[in-house]
Amino acid sequence: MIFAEELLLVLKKNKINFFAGVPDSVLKNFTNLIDTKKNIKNLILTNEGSAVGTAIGYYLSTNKIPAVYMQNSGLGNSINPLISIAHKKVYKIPMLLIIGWRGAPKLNDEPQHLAQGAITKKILSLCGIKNCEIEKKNDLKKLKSLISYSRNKNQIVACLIKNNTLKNKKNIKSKQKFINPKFLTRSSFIKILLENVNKSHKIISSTGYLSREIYSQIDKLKSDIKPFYMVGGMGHTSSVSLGYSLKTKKKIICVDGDGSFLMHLGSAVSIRNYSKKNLKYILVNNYSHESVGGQATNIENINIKLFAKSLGYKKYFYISDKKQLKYTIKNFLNSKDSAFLEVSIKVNKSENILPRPKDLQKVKKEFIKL
Ligand SMILES: Cc1ncc(C[n+]2csc(CCOP(=O)(O)OP(=O)(O)O)c2C)c(N)n1
Repeated sequence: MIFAEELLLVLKKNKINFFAGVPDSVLKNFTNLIDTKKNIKNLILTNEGSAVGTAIGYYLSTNKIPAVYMQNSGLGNSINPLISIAHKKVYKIPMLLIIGWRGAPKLNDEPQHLAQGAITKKILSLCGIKNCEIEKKNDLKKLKSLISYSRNKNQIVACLIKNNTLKNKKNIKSKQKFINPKFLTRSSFIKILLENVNKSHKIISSTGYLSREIYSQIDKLKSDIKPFYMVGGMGHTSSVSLGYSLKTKKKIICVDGDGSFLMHLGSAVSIRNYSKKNLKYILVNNYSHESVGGQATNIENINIKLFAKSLGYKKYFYISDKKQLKYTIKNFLNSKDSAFLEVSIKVNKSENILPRPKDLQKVKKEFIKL
């Protein structure tokens, strides 16, 4: 165990004051801490590649080492700017990667993290990125020498942190602004949605609490709806929905979170461009990465209605309270045109003890079969 405050102290002593990244539950005690510090810059970005890009730009303007934080599942998103720009054979940009190591060998974890966890260190080695694991206070010395190496040789370095390693000395309150309306919960929306779908619909849902909520309710109801849960591949729910929708007469309902929607926002353009009327898109917006610690997604900077309209959706629907719920869902599902539904939900801690789909082969088989 290490206190996030001790980790931060080492980084500050080594002149690292700039952080950019995508939130992760393993690192939340650290990233929520830096978010409260006035003399530290923390940019919560939409994907890990953009975080590396921003860090490169920061270095070019300041000559200081930036830190990029991410879950190891986001390593793939970051590889392109790491290897094609920052790498020692290209521009030699020094940088520290702080990586939450899900699926680390010998630790119990969800199926979607196991393959990635087993190869994380190998990927770093293949990329020529020197790295260390930090598990206890003493390991911070290794981190210190890695940062010196990064500075002296202009190299990318990384530290890996396993689940449950980082603690806080005192409780940190997330700086999440809670701008979302306080009326509708995720579970009440999902309940009414599930009551209004039938075997002519196919649900594809995103990483985070949405898939877990749908899974939980379907399990309790013993419903014969068999969704495809995107337990990983964050940001690709809409692309999977597009691919599935092209060769079927069924109505595809893509249920996406705001963090997931923003991660590969360009897909929104492709989907509108290539989808037929059978693809219905739902953005369930809680303005946060709720399932990994409640960090802001910054989605309030977009006018979603204008965005959906400008993409070419013929119909935009909005729900933020229980009264309009059934009526709007029915209208949305029955809409003959392309349709975008935005559902504004509140963050609700008490709702969040949710099961996770475990048997993914069964999920796939049942989804395909029906
Ligand atoms: C590529 C990648 N980066 C980061 C993560 C870690 N992660 C899992 S869920 C999640 C938040 C998703 O946010 P949102 O779609 O708004 O859903 P919510 O957490 O609010 O349910 C993050 C960042 C991941 N799984 N994959």
